Amino acid sequence: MDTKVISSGKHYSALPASYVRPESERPKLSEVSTCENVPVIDLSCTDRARIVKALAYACSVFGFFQVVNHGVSKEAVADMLRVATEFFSLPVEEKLKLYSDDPSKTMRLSTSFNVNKEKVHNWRDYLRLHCYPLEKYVPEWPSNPSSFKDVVSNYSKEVRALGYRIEELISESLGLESPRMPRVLGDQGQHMAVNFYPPCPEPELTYGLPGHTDPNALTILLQDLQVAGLQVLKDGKWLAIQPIPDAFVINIGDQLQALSNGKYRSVWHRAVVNADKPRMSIASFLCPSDDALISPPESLVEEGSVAVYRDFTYAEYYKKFWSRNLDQEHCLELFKNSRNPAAGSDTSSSILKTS
Ligand SMILES: O=C(O)CCC(=O)C(=O)O
Repeated sequence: MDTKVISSGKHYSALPASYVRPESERPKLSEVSTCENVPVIDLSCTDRARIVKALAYACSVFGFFQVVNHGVSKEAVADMLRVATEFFSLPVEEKLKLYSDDPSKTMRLSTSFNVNKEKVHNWRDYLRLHCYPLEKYVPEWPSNPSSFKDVVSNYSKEVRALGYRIEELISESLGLESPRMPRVLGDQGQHMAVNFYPPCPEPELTYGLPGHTDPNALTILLQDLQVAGLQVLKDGKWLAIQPIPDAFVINIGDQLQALSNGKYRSVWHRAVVNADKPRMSIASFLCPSDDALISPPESLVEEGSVAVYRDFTYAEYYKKFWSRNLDQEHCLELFKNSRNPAAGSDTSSSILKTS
């Protein structure tokens, strides 16, 4: 890479070689169709049992869904998108003051995914922030644009409340009492990735982010309404998720897959890029506390059997996740309980290489 970030204002007429995927790993964009039946859950519905039923279906069959009437204010969302756009429009020298490729840093501007570990880079820059507790992390956030800290603090609080509410509903959908999931997950951390994908000269040859699952519990994704790019793997096929107004995409993460004993699916997803327009997405991740013990409740483990995954702490899992490349096999595969006869392997990673 000749510059550290790709949002440098430099025009690329061809994709630099370090971003070019081998033929078998390319996105094959012309073969991707739009997902026509994305579950959309209206959280203002007064029939709670109906929401819970819709969630159970969405989490077990899709591993993701969209929520509308979710309680995060339109102003908070609009302000967040505005400061994110302003941040990535800053002069590159200003942005580079925040650059780091050390994944252990709690605030950094970076590029691709894990530049020091990966073989092929991804057409993405991102600002990564820790957002909880706010009083600990806000002081290290960017102060340019000047409204950044206020706007992102407010957005983070509203999104956190939404995430906890969804986790309670997810508990109920698994037949557990509603505080069960948030209680097991402890005092959850909250991280944010503000993703910026500049126009890409050869989008067929690379990714914004290759297929991956999220290592955390729950992801709340704000998609750019103007430019699509999110795709999910469903029944072995990549499907494009069209943004809908005033909605968030919610992804089940690896920890909820483990805690539900594999009943709910941490969905494989990826971001593709396009030649014409920049794209922005803002992912908020709810992460179990480091010492949270990830172990499914007995009621979800078949009598006479053992859990699909062995018990582990989130700290152990997170360390393993960042020690690898993004587009390898599902990290949960490494935590399988060999004594569970149902512990077949996840074949999706082979689809990632060949589809
Ligand atoms: O940009 C997107 O739509 C997906 C972002 C994503 O998957 C991530 O930040 O982990």
